[in-house]
Amino acid sequence: MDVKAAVATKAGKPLSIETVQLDSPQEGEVLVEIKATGVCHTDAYTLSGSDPEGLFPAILGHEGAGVVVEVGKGVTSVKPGDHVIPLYIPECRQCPYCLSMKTNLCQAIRSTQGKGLMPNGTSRFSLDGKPLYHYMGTSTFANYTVLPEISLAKIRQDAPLDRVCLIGCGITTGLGAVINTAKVEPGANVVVFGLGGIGLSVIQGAKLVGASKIIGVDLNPTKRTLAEQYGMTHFVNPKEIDGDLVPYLVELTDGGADYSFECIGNVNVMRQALECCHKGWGVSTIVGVAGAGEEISTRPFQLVTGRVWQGTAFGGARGRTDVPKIVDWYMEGKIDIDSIVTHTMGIDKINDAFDLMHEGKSIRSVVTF
Ligand code: NAD
Ligand code: DAO
Ligand code: ZN
Repeated sequence: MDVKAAVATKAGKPLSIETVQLDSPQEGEVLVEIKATGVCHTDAYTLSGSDPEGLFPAILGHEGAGVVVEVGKGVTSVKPGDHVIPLYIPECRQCPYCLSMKTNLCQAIRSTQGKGLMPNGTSRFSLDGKPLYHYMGTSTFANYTVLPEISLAKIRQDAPLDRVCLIGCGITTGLGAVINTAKVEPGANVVVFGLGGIGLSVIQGAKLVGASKIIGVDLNPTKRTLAEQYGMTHFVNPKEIDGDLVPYLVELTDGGADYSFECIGNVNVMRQALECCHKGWGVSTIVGVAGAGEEISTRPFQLVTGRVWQGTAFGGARGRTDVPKIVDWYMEGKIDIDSIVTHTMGIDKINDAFDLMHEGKSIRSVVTF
């Protein structure tokens, strides 16, 4: 079938709006009509050429929501008409990683997904007879896409797809980093570095679990208002303080943060996030994705004296199990997504979403089809 898609033809070039061809779903696969997709910093990272796994030409996008149109042979967990959120980390419930219950990093289709292909090693997308790569197993920058069944979370029918699409990445990553990965407890002091869609969702998670001080750090002062709306109690702009950031934060938290979160992807900030943690128990969680080949460093004594450094992918969430619950939280008014959506546009204007992000003017842009 013909599909309208934003194609990443080359690293560093704007996306090109094209009519591309999409083949029918094969065994274990599902055809989904994408109704809305968020544009995340990670899409920009891959488009920039910094992502070592980045392949071109490809159809990017991993923060979508849509409706099942057709299922391939053997598919049992979804049917035409079901509303779904694509998952860039699948949940097969059978591989050793899933069965371990220690991680959400299902490996069932890892090798083909990393190569931009469906599990049988081929692509469903093509342009002028030449294959296009899938992206993160999702490729939501197209009005129709094909995904493996294990990469779909079935959600309730009454949830607005142009809002809950953000649960496919940013919202779940931030909430999950707090709830699943760091397991922040009521009364804790939390420091969040970077107040984009991810950092704001960490703040929202920290408020939800009853954290006491929630300190947001960002170089862009326009991020302050929304962060306060989500529960930030103190804002720190590193450009506006006297002296070094780490001792400033240690003092503000009466000895150090119980929990810190790096939501930028900057290795120098990752070090600051660790070192502002409380001696003996502070835990720092890396959420941001750093550039290819970059390394983190600190003095090992920081760890010897009880600070813990860890990371999280998709907030530790098991997508098929956890995503429908987060959709329920939104529908019950427990979490806010609407305020994070600062811009909406049609697919023809998707490059504006990248410009707004780079200019620091948006939190999340949602593209509707
Ligand atoms: P974003 O660009 O919207 O937000 C980043 C924020 O950091 C901006 O507000 C910016 O002003 C601020 N910032 C930049 N440099 C700073 C500095 N030196 N000090 C303080 N603030 C600074 O990005 P986002 O969509 O919120 O994503 C954040 C990061 O999370 C990205 O690296 C993204 O790739 C990553 N990410 C990780 C996961 C995961 O599962 N681990 C999932 C999604 C996104
Ligand atoms: O299983 O080896 C693996 C990789 C799983 C993908 C993890 C990606 C998490 C960070 C990227 C953020 C994407 C939005
Ligand atoms: Zn698995």
